[in-house]
Amino acid sequence: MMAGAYPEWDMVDLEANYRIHRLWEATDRQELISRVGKDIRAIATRGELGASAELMAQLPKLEIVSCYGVGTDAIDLSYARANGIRVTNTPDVLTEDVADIALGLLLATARQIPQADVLVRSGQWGSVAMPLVTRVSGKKVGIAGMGRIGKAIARRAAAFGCDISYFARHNHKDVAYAYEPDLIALADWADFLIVIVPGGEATMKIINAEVLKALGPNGILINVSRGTTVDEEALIAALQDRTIQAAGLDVFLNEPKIDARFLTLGNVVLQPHHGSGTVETRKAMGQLVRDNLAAHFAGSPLPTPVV
Ligand code: 8YV
Repeated sequence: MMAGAYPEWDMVDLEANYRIHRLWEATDRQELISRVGKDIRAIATRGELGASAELMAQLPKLEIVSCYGVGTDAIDLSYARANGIRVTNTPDVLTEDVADIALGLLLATARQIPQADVLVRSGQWGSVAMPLVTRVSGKKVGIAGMGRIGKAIARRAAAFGCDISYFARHNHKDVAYAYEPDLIALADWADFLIVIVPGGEATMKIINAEVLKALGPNGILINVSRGTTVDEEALIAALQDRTIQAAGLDVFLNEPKIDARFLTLGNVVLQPHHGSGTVETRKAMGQLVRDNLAAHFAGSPLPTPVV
């Protein structure tokens, strides 16, 4: 069973090897689950769609959930663990692209690249002055999350001559950047705060009103993690009253039906959850999903197991 759409190059291979049921296309999802659920042995899902316990409980022969994404926060891992269901994800192959979009969003937001593009296209260049914008190079970058992607973001920020400090559950001895266990202190110190912690209960709304206040009126927030890590009410208020300068966001609550107030704000740059959305990375992610499924059904070790 597939929870969401995959590119054509994956579908060709998947359809050649499996009997596919498309959950996202079903007009009556429950009808499809009731009709075919008893035969389903695998779910191919996507990071943002995951697999709930409620879905898995209706698939008595389910053996594996293969996730097209590194974040498995939307998959009920405890249910999977308790019921002997394997779970795989796609780490590493998307690290560099997500780090690229973090820096891209930072540059776009600080340098107001989308706004400048609109100005040029509207024919107003020469009559309307482009406002002076915020420098990125050499600034203080706070990174919340120092996993694989956090480290790749830090390497890029370092190449821009930025000072780097990070918040994480623990001190990462393998990096030379300063560890700051207090997120508010990090936001207070930073010019730019980039969020790349895993989603889930432990990081729910860690970017709250206090953190945004500490980031301050010149501060910029970049979120390439999950919508759940940010208190969106607090963020929208902070953007409206300029508690912070601006935000660059790739992820939101209720994607793709995001809070409409974001669309009215001139100081946000919005991305449609597309951090890993390059041809190169998506091909590698699809391959890994298929490799995990193939290994599972061949009885071989899974390339990238989570559970
Ligand atoms: C999405 C992601 O999975 O890797 C993750 O955790 O959020 C993304 O790569 C991607 O949009 C495919 O659904």
